[in-house]
Amino acid sequence: MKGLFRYLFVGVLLGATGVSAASPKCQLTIHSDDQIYWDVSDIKVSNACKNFTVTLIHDGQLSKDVMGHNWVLAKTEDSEPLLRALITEKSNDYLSDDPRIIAHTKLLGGGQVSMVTFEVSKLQLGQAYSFFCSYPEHVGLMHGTLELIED
Ligand SMILES: [Cu+2]
Repeated sequence: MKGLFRYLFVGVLLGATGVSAASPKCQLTIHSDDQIYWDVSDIKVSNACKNFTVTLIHDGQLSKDVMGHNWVLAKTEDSEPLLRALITEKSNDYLSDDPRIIAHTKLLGGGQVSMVTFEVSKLQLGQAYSFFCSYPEHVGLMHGTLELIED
């Protein structure tokens, strides 16, 4: 009986490993620092994911008033007008409840981390999405594209 249990247990472990190896990557960590910089320019989201989580890390030391970073996701065609609107939202950390925002993290200063999870069903195949930092004058170096892909 003991032997059988051990056999079943190993089987479960192997099965679990197989599932995790085949499952899509439904999260991403982005690093930023005291430069106008982050380490991601292109994100692919699998439509096999129910939710997608972005974790933004500010590895620097400067405060959010001096070198703030956030991560904002919108349709590419909405990004420029949206950014122009967000730049006026200084007292709101350059964020708002604008419905063109699909997802966003908080505005971070050095040493801070913010995580956002959004439903992948909000994205459409064939639609171009862009992400950017809405802190003034950061978008030039802190932007990228996001795409929903079929898995
Ligand atoms: Cu920034």
